[in-house]
Amino acid sequence: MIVLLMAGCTESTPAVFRPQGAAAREINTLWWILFGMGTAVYVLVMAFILFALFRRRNQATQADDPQKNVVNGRRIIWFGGIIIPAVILVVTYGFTLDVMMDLRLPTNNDRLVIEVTGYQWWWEVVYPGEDAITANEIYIPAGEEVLFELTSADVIHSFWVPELHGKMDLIPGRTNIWKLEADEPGEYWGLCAEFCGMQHAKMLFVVVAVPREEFDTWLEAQRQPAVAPTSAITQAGLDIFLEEGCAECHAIRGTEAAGDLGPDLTHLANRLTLGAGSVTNNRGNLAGWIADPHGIKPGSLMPTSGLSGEQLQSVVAYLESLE
Ligand code: HEC
Ligand SMILES: [Cu+2]
Repeated sequence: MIVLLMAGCTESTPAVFRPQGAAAREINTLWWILFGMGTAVYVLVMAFILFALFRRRNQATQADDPQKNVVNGRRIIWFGGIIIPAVILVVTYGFTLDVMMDLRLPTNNDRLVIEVTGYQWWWEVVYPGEDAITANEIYIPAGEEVLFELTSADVIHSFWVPELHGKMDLIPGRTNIWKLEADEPGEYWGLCAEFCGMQHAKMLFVVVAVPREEFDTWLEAQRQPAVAPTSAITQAGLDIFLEEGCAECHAIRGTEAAGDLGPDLTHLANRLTLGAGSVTNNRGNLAGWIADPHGIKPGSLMPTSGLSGEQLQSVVAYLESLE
């Protein structure tokens, strides 16, 4: 959130009215059609009301022919109350159905599949069969339709990348399929769109669309285990990580750390943010997060660590080396 606020109203703020993918474009167009029709009906009804108000004042004699008034009244009810609304509803239904058909999930399964699991309050991202696991950051090849298998580890969350598509729920014990496609390479912010507890608002993620070749390189790098410590301080950092309980919750592939309650940290140094979009990933924020996650994200399910200043420095040095 803070990252988003800093970004202000620049390109990185997600915007429903700035579609960057086929699905979002369809939804956007449908939205404008419905908005236009709604506005037209509203203006028309208001015009009739005004007309009725003034007519009544000027033409006090119109009750002269009660028979004619009854016929006129019936006609207004038939047209204004039944026929015209029915036509409008059928037309909007037609547009909606058309968009729904276009948004159908593809049936052939030769597409890239990414598993996303919602946690309070972050996203686990797994590339199946690839040993590649990350968090709060989803790389996809630009210009390709990518399928998602969405589920939740705790409560119901909702997966939403406003510039690419509508929302889809993540439900415990169930897998929902979704698709995303980005026209162009870029960063597209996503968020949880279903209230899921205290830090619901700090449950962001970013979809990073890159050209296919770059994506393959990225995936290959993610598949690698963590780099081994190369200096005394990073070695000390790894030892502390394993001894001080961090490894109970976090995995770093290639080390003994294999916890699964928190994000996989194997390639933490490459991530854009910490705490699911709470703060930018840099040295100061990393140290701040480990010393006191609740200072940055109150209620976060990571406990405050009791590391000494020196221990903290080693752990930060080690995690920063995890490219
Ligand atoms: C009880 C489990 C638990 C323990 C113990 C724990 N963490 Fe965490 N950690 C989490 C959870 C859960 C998150 C995700 C918090 C969020 O974003 O809401 C997290 C997030 C993080 C992140 C940010 C990752 C990201 O991509 O946003 C870092 C870095 C981190 N922990 C390091 C550590 C270190 C170092 C220790 C040991 C001093 C530690 N953690 C101990 C559960 C734990
Ligand atoms: Cu959520």
